[in-house]
Amino acid sequence: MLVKIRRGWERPEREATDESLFHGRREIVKALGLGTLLLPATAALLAGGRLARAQAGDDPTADLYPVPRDPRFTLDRPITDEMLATRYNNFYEFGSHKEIADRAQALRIRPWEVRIDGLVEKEFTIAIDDLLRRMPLQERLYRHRCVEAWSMDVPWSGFPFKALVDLARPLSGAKYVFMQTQADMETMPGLRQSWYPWPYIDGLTLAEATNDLTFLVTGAYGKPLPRQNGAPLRLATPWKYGFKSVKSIVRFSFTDKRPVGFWEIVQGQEYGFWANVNPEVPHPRWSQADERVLGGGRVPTRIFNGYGEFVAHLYDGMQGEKLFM
Ligand SMILES: Nc1nc2c(c(=O)[nH]1)N[C@H]1C(S)=C(S)[C@@H](COP(=O)(O)O)O[C@H]1N2
Ligand SMILES: [Mo]
Repeated sequence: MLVKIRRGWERPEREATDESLFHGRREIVKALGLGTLLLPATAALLAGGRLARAQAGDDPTADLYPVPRDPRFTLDRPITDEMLATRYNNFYEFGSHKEIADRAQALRIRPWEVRIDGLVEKEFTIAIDDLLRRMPLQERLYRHRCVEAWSMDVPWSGFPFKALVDLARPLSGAKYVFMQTQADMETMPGLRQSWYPWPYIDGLTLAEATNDLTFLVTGAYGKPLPRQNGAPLRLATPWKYGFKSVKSIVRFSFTDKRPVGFWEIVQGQEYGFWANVNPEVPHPRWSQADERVLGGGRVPTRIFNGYGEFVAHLYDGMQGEKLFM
């Protein structure tokens, strides 16, 4: 028997979210700006915010931030309020809903090692602090478009994926790289949902990984990355749906076989390998024509999420592939 499990982000986000909760939060953010009286919920949120900031303060790479902004990557809409981008998350290891930020504080981000293996000159493991201090850190303003049809605009800090590929020295036979998330039973309650194919992985072609736009994120809003956003290292491929951007990465594996991502295993008809944003290709169960910007209104979605000039050429001659789902 096929058991149908309802997952939050199988539904358009306006159905999946408790709108009153969401709008309530927007009111709170506004109230904060105006300095008006605090609701009990606000106090809780603030406590959470303090917690997240305190934890980020513990990060041994905190001295690296803020990093210089790369002016090539800007936005034509406002940066999402930090409170929204860091309190409204998808991180199924901590639960299959958006309110995981507090739980995610359990994630142990040190010691943290990153394994580079597969088709490389020499496999190795590197401590995250050694890696971050070797990489050319910069800030980029990127759009983020979730397949659930919500989006945000975030100042990420990090380094080009290409710099990691140069460090890894893949063999000529390597055609893909996949990334794997930490899987720790003790701190990640979502892992007890044993019907999911943990650990979370997803992959890119090497041509995608070395594209200018492909970014490994180590920070946000001028500080080390909060745990709920995928500390200490997560991917950003802003022309693809958000599920490709693997969080809390412990492994990069180079391979000659196309990797099968976490959501592709769960429901391959709906979440494919390419997952490039396209307003004209609906998800089998909802439209992708527009999106709700966190803290803003609905806006039309753009092909490749507006990044076609950087990435469209990657897909020349690939019309036979399901490039957009
Ligand atoms: N390990 C892991 N990575 C993940 C996810 C996840 O559940 N687990 N969710 C993905 C999805 S669907 C999105 S939209 C983004 C959300 O990132 P954010 O919480 O920083 O907005 O993370 C992606 N990376
Ligand atoms: Mo997503």
